[in-house]
Amino acid sequence: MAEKQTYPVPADFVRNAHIDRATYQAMYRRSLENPEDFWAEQADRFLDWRRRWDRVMDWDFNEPRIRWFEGGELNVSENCIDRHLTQRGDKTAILWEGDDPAESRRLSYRELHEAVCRLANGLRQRGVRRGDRVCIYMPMVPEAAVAMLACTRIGAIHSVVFGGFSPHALRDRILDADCKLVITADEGIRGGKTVPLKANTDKALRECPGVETVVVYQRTGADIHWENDRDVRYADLIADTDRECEPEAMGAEDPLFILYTSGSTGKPKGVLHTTGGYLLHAAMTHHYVFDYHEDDIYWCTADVGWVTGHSYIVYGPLANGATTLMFEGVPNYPDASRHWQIVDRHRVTIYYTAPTAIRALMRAGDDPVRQCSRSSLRLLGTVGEPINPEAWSWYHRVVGDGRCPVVDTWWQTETGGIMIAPLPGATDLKPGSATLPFFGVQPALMDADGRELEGEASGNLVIKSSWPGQMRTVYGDHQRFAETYFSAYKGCYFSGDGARRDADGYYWITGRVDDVLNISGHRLGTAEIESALVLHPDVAEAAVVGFPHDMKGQGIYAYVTLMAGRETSESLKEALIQLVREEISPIASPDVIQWAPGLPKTRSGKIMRRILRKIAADELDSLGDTSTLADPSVVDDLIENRIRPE
Ligand code: 6R9
Repeated sequence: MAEKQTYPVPADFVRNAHIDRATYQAMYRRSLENPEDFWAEQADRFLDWRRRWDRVMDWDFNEPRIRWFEGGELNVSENCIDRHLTQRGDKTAILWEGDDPAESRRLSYRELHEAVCRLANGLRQRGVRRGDRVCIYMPMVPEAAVAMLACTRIGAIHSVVFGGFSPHALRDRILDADCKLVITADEGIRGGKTVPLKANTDKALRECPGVETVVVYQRTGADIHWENDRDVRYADLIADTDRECEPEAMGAEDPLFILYTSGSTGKPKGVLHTTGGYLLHAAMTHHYVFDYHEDDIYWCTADVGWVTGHSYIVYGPLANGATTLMFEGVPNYPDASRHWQIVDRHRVTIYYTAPTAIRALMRAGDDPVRQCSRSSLRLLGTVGEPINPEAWSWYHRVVGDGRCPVVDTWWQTETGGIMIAPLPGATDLKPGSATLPFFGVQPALMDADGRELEGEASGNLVIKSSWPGQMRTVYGDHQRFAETYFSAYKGCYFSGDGARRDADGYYWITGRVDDVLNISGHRLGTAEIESALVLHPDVAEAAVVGFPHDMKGQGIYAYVTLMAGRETSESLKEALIQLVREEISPIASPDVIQWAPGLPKTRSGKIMRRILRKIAADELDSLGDTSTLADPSVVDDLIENRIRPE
């Protein structure tokens, strides 16, 4: 079985790697035994500080209170740009590849500096001050990274909203963070299709009175609606601004950004990250997990709208003075060879992507891969969802020609950076396992009663002590932060994931144990989708569960109960799908809608999702106990009319 196979660290990789096995073990031990000294050294090594901290760490998961490097001062954009200018001014910071293979751009560190300073000055002119929230709703162009860095330069807190989100989702996020300015583009382009970002913004802003300014980057030159006293062209905003902008000295614990992510209940939460600890974690993990070296060409295929884009397209690589590749398009446009063409064209050495992309590319066969040389590649990575051993092996054997280690990196929006992953010069690999914890990370497995499991075991994955990149709060709702992450297991951070630990101490993440779905690596809450469905006047109730999906990892299965007297129809199904697209995003569209005369509920009225999940997965022999249901007969109807997703 592929799963049983172990891939030792290639000998020639060890020679040049930053960390070998003995060093990993020694550093890991020290990071837990003497965290104050360990983190102080790392903070000195990876970041430039305007003022040294008074205290390395101060945390208590019971309150919860989390602080790192308090009293320290630094500026993120200065760390990501200015300090590289003397040595790397002409080095490419952002290497951009357009959706159209004929389009490409390079921004050197010097050019990035000018772009960021000018925009930062432009934002200041528009009244943005330290602590103000700025929403960034951009396509994958260098200006998206410039916008993030410009915010950090003046101490504004950015909230990047993925360009695939709908106007309603954008509106909710702008309102929740009370953003005063939005940076967007006329349109985005992905896979040859345009995305109407400005039109979406206009719609969202009908209900966002707090937004005073919309900065519009011209990507396609499309004809767009214009509000003279609100909208300003990106090019006009920066036209007369100074090429220098003094960075704000920010406290280590000052907020850096908010990023919304789905949980098991309610609306998406604004995950808040702060300045010093986050940047240190992003920079350090980028250096060690990707074994980053000065001459690497590093490509993370994520979108900046997700945390992976924040930490591993923008902040980690730029803090390390790397060349970070940013790709506007999709893996299969114009054809399934696109990623490998990009690898060859730009001599990419490190390639970091999601299992869903790997599975899609694997389905296209080996030819599109073999058509390209890929000889520059030396390291591969994955993130976002569990990778099945077949996809892992294909990735390793075909994409990496069996030469490149694959780092499977487990982490979350909440963790800020990588938590469990191999260090490629130190860790033998097992396909499907994220392997061992990063420095300072203390994972543990818990049973349902809150007892810690030892040795080989399966349970709920928690982290027992704080790490610098940990989120600090849910924006505007600290109570929710406490309840979501620190109430299930006293004194521990609960990840929401299940995991197994094998005899070698390796972790195998099995997926979410809560009502969070992972659709092609995108996190969605079942509750959000249900709330969208019940907005329809014909819908009385809806229950959404995930089911195993070959390509997407998970698909979305919705059970919908109509109001009395309403008729089911195909057009109603379409209307419901449309509603979800409008409320959230096309990525949240149900794959299956089953009409349910009733939902299986306990006598206290709780929907028994366990049963719905089994029916959706077509696992009827393991339905479990249905005797506690208020009306067991509804299950028979659901089984009889179940839909087998193709
Ligand atoms: C970085 C990111 C977090 C959830 C997480 C887990 C899943 C991420 C994984 C993985 C197995 C991996 N996940 N990486 N599962 N192996 N290497 O994806 O953040 O969007 O917040 O999702 O993704 O379920 O809890 P986010």
